[in-house]
Amino acid sequence: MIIKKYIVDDMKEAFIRAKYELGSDAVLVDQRNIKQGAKLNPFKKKRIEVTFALEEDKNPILTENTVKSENKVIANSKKGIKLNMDSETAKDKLMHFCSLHDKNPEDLTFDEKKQFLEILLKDTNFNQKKELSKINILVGPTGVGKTTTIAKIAARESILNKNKVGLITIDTYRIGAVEQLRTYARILNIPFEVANDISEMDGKLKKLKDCDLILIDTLGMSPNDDKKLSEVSKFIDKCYLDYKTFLVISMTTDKLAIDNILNRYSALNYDSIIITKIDEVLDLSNLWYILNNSSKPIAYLCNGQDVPNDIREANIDTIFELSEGDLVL
Ligand SMILES: Nc1nc2c(ncn2[C@@H]2O[C@H](COP(=O)(O)OP(=O)(O)O)[C@@H](O)[C@H]2O)c(=O)[nH]1
Ligand SMILES: [Mg+2]
Repeated sequence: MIIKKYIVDDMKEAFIRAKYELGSDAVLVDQRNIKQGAKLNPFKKKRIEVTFALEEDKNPILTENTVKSENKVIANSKKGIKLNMDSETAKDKLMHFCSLHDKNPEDLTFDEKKQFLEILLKDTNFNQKKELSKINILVGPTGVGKTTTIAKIAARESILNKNKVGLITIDTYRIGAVEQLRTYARILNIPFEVANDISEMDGKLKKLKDCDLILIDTLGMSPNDDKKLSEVSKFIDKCYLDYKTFLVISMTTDKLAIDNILNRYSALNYDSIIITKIDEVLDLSNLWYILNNSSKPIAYLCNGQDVPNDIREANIDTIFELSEGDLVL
């Protein structure tokens, strides 16, 4: 699937550009208003960010082979990602490790770096078990990548793991949100339901009862919005059977905001964390920060907009893969 974004003045321009570049099969996935440089110039005209998707091969749209082969081509641009350990304990451990190997940190080999990372993460919640449940609910602030990540997980589970996957969205607030997920469901050829309010939730879950896996997309909200937080909580309470809640956090979030998110979303009693937008940062400091400030495991690491390829299970190999082994200590 090709995903392409355009920043335009109006939808007409978006459709013309998408049709020209992607052809008439391109489908609208998402549209949102953005204010570029609004801080510097409050009178600056609002623009729209519009996302189109194009199925590359219609039948089957995504195959096991396309997913596997594309998985090999990863984040070439991520060379030299910095480990960036802010904590003194981590630095002490590094010095100890280096003295055992009689080397400076920059002289450690690929395997030694990996060994050190294993030591560093050994006693953290990073290594806890983190499997999907029958029902999986993604929550988190606006724009962190909840819907995109649901599409990535749905594709992995249905294409690679041959699971019967169903999607539900309760995000009926934002214009285009329902269509965004519906498009992915259509491309993956999996069932999709919209729960407009809490009373519809039971019925929607029953409709998907034969699925091995149900993924639920929720409305994005500010962590300070008590009303929406409690609304999402009521939807979650409607999930019978075994369910898991995943808090999605973008790596681009600053530390103060991460504190607030971890703190406020604890009201939803989330089970695991998904980190997105790793491709947009230069070091892993926010990953350590999240690990050090939350008792929950990290389930997935997402490193780009490409559905379904830019998602990895969170483990040490993934960190090495994302940095192409060129982890700067
Ligand atoms: N660079 C990058 N962009 C991402 C990633 N995940 C999602 N996005 C983009 O972030 C934007 C918001 O994503 P969306 O899934 O709609 O976020 P939601 O509001 O939380 O559902 C879209 O432009 C996505 O393509 C990622 O891992 N890396
Ligand atoms: Mg969304």
